[in-house]
Amino acid sequence: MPMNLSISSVPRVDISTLTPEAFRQRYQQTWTPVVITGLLENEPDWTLEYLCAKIGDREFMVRNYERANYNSGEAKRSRVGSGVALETMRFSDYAELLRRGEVQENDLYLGKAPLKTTPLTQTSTWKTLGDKLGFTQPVTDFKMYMGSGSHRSGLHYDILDNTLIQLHGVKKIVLFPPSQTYNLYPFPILGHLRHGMKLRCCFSQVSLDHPDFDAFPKFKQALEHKQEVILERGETLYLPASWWHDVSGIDNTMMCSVNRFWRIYPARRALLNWERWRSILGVVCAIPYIGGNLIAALVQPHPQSTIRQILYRI
Ligand SMILES: O=C(O)CCC(=O)C(=O)O
Repeated sequence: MPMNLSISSVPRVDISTLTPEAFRQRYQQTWTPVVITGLLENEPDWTLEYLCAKIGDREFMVRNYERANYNSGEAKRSRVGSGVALETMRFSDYAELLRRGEVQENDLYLGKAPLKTTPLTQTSTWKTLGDKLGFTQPVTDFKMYMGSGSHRSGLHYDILDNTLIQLHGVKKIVLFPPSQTYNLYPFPILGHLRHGMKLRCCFSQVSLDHPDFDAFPKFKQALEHKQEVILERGETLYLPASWWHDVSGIDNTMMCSVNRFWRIYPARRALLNWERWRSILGVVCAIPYIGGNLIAALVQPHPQSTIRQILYRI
């Protein structure tokens, strides 16, 4: 059967044409992704120099995805999400690795870097961002995701509403609606018993670059629902909970964005959402593994770094 590969793109809307009420009705209640422009007019370009001046001396967790793993063409367990090897690094040292090309070479990604106590998100732009869209209940603070454009996040979904804000370079986001969950072959919930939060059931086993249609035949059906967006600097993607997404760059240059998760509105959207429940079940299954690892860490002479890594993955 011929495959329909036409790809729809996510609509764009300028904040000047949108009230919080209109945003709720048109996008939040209907579970529809949208790119919002004009939200960050006064925000400077987050170049490497700008970031070094603001947070050069701060330490963050860096994920090592090991570029060599990419050659296998499979969504390997060892390189899914934050389950990869982690290292704590000063931002200025990470910037140096980026300048030297080592970030690209090894695919070192600065993911989920907390910006709460940094000067980067202390301005009124950031404080009022949620109000402009009618988001009143943040669940997380602003977290930064940056690295080389050759990085790819891996196809996954989150269980809260998300705003992903592009601040330097561009990101390409491939999306699939929640209706496609079982055509995307998520890792099993019970995998959390064995891997804790290192291997999450919200990740797909399919490699978007080299899909194995023999192993994952229903992925062809998912492709009929694929959407794509190139997120430019200053734009914000509203990504409703449970929408599958894969985030990558389009070249080798640096890309940087910030996300924030919000409580799902209205509450019935959260209650009637199977993807959310399967992730929650996954976390419950991970509890014995996490507990065992925490106890093992506490009997080590210097447990702080291991404990920090365990908490980072939760
Ligand atoms: O920007 C990225 O690399 C990943 C962001 C993401 O997956 C998210 O905001 O949910």
